[in-house]
Amino acid sequence: MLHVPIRPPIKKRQKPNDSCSSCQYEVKFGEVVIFLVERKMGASRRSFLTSLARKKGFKVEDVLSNAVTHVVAEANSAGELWPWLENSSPRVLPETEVLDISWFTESMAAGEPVHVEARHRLENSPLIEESPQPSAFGTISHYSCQRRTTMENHNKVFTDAFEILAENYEFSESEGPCLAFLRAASLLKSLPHTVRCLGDLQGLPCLGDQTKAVIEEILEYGRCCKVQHVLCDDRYQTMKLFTGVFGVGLKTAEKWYRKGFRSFEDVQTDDTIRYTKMQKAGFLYYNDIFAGVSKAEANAVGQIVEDIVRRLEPDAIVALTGGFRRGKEFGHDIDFLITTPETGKEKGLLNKVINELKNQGILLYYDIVESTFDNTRQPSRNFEAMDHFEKCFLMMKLKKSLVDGARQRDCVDCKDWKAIRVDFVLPPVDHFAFALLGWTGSRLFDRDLRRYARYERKMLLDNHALYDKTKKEFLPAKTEEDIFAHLGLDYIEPWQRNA
Ligand code: DCT
Ligand code: MG
Repeated sequence: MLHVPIRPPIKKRQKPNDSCSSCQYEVKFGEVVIFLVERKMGASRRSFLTSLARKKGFKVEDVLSNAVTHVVAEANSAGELWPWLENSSPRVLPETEVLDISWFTESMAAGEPVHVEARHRLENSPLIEESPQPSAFGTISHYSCQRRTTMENHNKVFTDAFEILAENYEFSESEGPCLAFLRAASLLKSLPHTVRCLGDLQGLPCLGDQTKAVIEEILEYGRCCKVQHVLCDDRYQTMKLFTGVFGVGLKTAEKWYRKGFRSFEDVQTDDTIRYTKMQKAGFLYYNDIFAGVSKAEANAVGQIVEDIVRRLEPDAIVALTGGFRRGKEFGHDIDFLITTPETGKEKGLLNKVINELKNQGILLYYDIVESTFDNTRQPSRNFEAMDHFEKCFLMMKLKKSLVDGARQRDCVDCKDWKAIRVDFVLPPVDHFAFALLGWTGSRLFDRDLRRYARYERKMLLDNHALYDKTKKEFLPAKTEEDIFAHLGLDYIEPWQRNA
């Protein structure tokens, strides 16, 4: 599992009074730092409002940073603004006011920052605006953790298009639109039948003008021009090719693209390129890894892993997570959680498992990431943060003869084994339920669970723990059901989490 988080750089919190852009004017209200969202407001109006406010002694930042205390938007729906904000600067959100222009106008009229009231806040709007409305499909929540999304997708024609557009935005690091298309895809995946006309979209959350336009075009012409265009785009094709190599993230792919490389051959014939150990393995086993992993292969690997772990630690718990736990037939890797009923006994187990894989001659590549887990730390506010458990990203050899139903003609080449990507994660048992929930995914489901916890329950959830900000305490959980119960959510089975 290798993902490069897509998020713009977060500026460090600045010291009060060192604003670079507003220094021409005297700052009268240093405790209030405003950021005006250009989206929908437009550049010229934003610039006009900025200078108006600065003249009146308000501090207005040109760039969103942790120093900003008041984010002000005009004509933005909360549903559109929040995905963008969450990605722009996730760490500042809980204490940052996200306000409608009305607060700004009233403050300008008063000549000082007016007290923020609930009516000014855009934070509340997703609930008002997107509070479940009746649709042709019933009443559907805008949080995917309140929907049941199985592998049965009745709207593949639309969701495939959305996912290509989202991927293209990801390649250009445009998080807002990327997430908007992923959210729309996720919503359509949860519908019990196919969208047949635009009227079917009425009352559905998570669909904006852009996503609706794509649906309309597909309904009318059976395809979407924008998607065709992306698929033929040189940059998209190259980024897709390069990021498909294990160990090659967005930054490296972009760098190679800018150097003019368009194929693996181009990369490999340039002798100035230095590869990481991971990338070397990525190129070496590219065909096998690119081919992905079938459920039968995941089961065969699961058997090997379980045998090894149990021999080393008879009481150990080995759980298959990731896409296969959600019922996927095919994945890019196999994710396992390993723990022991007694806290502390999991320490050292990973090294022993790795040694055993080596001894059996089936370890092709591995990268152990030591635990940085601190029991006292609050859950992270960052949606994409990697957890702190000890883990290992590896590639192992799977003998084709061990796979049920494998036929020789299915083989990519003539060797009798296939390289398979595997992740091991070793949480202490007290955190197992949180790790299981997080590593089962899907990514969007996890993301919405965390958003739901934060905005609806004032709780912080991550792969380690659940923290209640009101009670100022951690809420323990032995099972995933416990976590859903703490959040006041109906339990969603793993196979219903394919958001
Ligand atoms: N995850 C996590 N923390 C990370 C990375 C991933 O909690 N740093 C979660 C999100 C989903 C889950 O773990 C598994 O991740 P992937 O293997 O990337 O996704 P998948 O759903 O298993 O899909 P794939 O078939 O591509 O492996
Ligand atoms: Mg996986």
